[in-house]
Formats: sequence, structure tokens, C-alpha cells
Amino acid sequence: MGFAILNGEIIERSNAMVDVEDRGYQFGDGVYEVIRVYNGKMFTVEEHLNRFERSSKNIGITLPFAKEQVKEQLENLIKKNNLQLGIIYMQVTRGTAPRNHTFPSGDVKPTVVAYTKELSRPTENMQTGVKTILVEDIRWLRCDIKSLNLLGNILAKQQAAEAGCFESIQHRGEDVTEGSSSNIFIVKNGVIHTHPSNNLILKGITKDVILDLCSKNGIAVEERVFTKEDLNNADEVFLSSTTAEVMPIVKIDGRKVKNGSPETVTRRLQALFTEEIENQCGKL
Ligand code: PSZ
Repeated sequence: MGFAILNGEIIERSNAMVDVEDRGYQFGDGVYEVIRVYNGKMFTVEEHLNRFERSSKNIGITLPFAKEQVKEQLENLIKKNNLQLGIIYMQVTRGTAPRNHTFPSGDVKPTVVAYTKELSRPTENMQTGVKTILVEDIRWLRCDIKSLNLLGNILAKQQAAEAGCFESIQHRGEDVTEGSSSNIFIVKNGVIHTHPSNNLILKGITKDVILDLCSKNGIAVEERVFTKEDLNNADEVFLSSTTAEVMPIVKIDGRKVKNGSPETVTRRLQALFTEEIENQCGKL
């Protein structure tokens, strides 16, 4: 896609360069967001910008722009790139300074970058469901921060890819936490179970939309830790993320979830989620 934003200015993406001593490049010292765009409009943009602020604050980065300014910049970027269906990737790092673990002095400016990518909805996978594997969660204890440091996540995702699977379901011992880039839900006897949004998982925006849809539509939810055994005995399993939306999981470690095809509660949530997108962004 043609243009990017670098520190508030829209420039040709090929000219958007950062220094080799940018702390994002050297330390992964920054945070990011991925925002969905449908019909040229951002979905749940306020929630993403709030989380961006929260993540930044959590690692001591002060964003150089107010939320309203960032929103306007992103809207301009969408127009400039003529993006209809896709994503915005946005990140902020602590800035460029001589390499040193400690934070640089106060006059170093954070580096803010955003660009867009065309991306269709994963309709085929949403229809058939996807395969997953279980992997031990080896990440740090602040998974609530949407950090650029994704080594644990990418190693988990790579294992899934090598097993021909869409996603890895991570667990700490017996407890299921989240996917490598998604939140995980099970359905048992009509009740949805998902990990509480604490320090061990990312508080997914999609997860929160789903929980909201559940409460508005009388679908029971227990936001409580569930185990690998619960996962194996579940009636339905699905994952959620900005790009995957509500995605049925039909196989775990080669074993079928129930009958091996997407089931009622997941289907209902997919329909409700699509409605919510259309409410915010117009007919799909
Ligand atoms: O394009 C992609 O594959 C994306 S876009 C966003 C994600 C993947 N993942 C976000 C994410 C995550 O990285 C982890 C560790 N847990 C949960 C999620 C889901 O968060 P939301 O719903 O905010 O995208």
C-alpha cells in the first residue's frame, strides 16, 4: 500500500525509515495495535486507541499525539491509500538513542508508525473451522501489554504452521491461556468459558465485543480459567481476533472437537458479530 504515517506525517511508505538504533528494532521496546477496516471505516477504533494508550503507559511511553489526533491521522491514511477492506498496523517505540538497556533521557521522541494492508475476511475458514495444536505458554507475565516483543507468540505460531494448523492454543501447565495471536473460548452445556482478562492474556477487543454480544443476547458466559481437560470435553471451541473474528476450532492435536464441525453457539456468535460490524461500518 502506497502511504504510511511516520510521526504524524503521511509519506510514501518506501520513505518511511527508522534508525538501526530505534529501540523497537533493537529491544522490541514498544507496543502496537492492529485495527480492522471494513468499507473504509475502522471497527472498534476507540477501543483500540484506548488499549494503545494503556499499553504505552504501562511501559512508560507517553504518546506524542492525543487519541483524537491519532484517529484523524488514521482516517486520512485510509483515504490516502483508498483502503476499503483490510487492516491498519500501528506501533510506537521508545525512540532512537545510543544502545543502552536503560531508558534514554526525556528529550528522546517516541517513533510512531502506521501503515495499511488490504485483507479480506477469512470466510472459508470461518465456514469450515480450523485446526489447532496445544503448546506450553512460555511467555512473560505481562501478556496484557500488546508488546512488540512477540518471540513466545511467533515460536508458538510457527509450531502450528509446521503442523499444518491455523493456530496454537497455549497453556500454563493445565490451564489454557490464549492463542498465539487470539483469545480462546469453549462452550459447555450452553455456557461459554474464557480466560479472565488478567496479566496472563491480552484483553482482546474482539473478545470484549463477543462478551458484550453475549450479555445483550442472553448467552451465558463464565470468565474463568479452564483446563486442557475442559478443552477436550468441550461441546464447541472457537477463537477470536481482529482479523479472524469468530473462528470455529474443529481439531486440537489431531482430535476432533465433538463432531468435528462448527456448532450452534459459535454460528450464532458469528452472525451476531457480523451484525455488529455492519452496525458500525455498513453492509458487508
Ligand atoms: O492479523 C492477525 O493475525 C492478527 S490481528 C490481531 C491479532 C492477530 N491478534 C491479537 C491478539 C493477540 O496477539 C493475542 C496474544 N491474544 C489475543 C489477541 C486478540 O486480540 P484482538 O481481538 O484485540 O485482536
